[in-house]
Formats: sequence, C-alpha cells, structure tokens
Amino acid sequence: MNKTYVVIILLVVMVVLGLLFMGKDSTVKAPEVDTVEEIDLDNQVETNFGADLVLPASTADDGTTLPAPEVKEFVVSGSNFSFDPSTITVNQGDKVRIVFKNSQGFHDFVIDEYGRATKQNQAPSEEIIEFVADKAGSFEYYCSVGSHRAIGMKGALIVE
Ligand SMILES: [Cu+2]
Repeated sequence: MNKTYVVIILLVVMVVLGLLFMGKDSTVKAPEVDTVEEIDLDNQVETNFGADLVLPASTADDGTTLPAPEVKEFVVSGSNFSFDPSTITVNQGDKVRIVFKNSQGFHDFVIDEYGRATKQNQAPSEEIIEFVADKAGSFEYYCSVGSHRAIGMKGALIVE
C-alpha cells in the first residue's frame, strides 16, 4: 500500500514537473516572440528612415526652388513691323525662355548680347530660344530681316 502511494506521488510529481517544464518551454518561446517584435521595430525604424528620406528630399526641392534660377517665359509675337511685348524685364540670373510667335510676315528674333537668334520664319511659325540672363543692363532685341529693325521692329530686354 505504501509503495502504491509512493508511485502515485511520484507520478503526480512527474506530471507537475512536466507541466512546469512545459510552462518553462512556453516561457522560453515568449522571448522568441519578443525577438520577433524587436525585428518588427527595426523594420519600422527602417521604414521611418525611408519616410524621412522622402521628406527632406521634397523639402530640399522646395528649398532649392527659391535660390535656383527662375525660368521666366515670355511669348513674344512678331508682326509687320513690331514685337509684342516690346519690353521684357527679368532679374539677373533668371533663365529666360522666349517663345517667338511670328504671326504676320517674314521675321526673326535676335538678341546679340546673349548670342541668340531664331531662324527667319514666314508666319505663322513658332520658335523658342533660351538663355540665362547673367548680364545686367538693357539689351535690344530686333528683327534682322531687311530694314525691319530700322523701321521699329525692336524691343528691350531689361535685366535688373
Ligand atoms: Cu521682321
């Protein structure tokens, strides 16, 4: 009878110990879950870095918009025998884009000081010239066809 009790007690102890070990096993697994969570945190940090990289880039774009050369576009129409507008004003350092639209006759658009000229074109035609207005002053633009310049087909680019 005593031996039976001892055996039963041993079995109970073994079961309890077994449960404790299984409990320990489960508590051992718990840190693994923590490790996985830590990895997830790392991934989130990396994702945040990615987001941070995007934000300064767009901020940099906004920042460089102000100091970067500003593109000033002007549509200048040519006809017999004038340019419209006849005065263009930009700031020194601006990138200037002139869309020369010849709407009447045979003309071109020339600005010697910036070394730019369109081809001589029969209307209707359109040609674009671009340059950086790096010299301050007042510069004449004109039509080089025949006597057009002499009879008033000219204008002024003012670089301030
Ligand atoms: Cu002309």
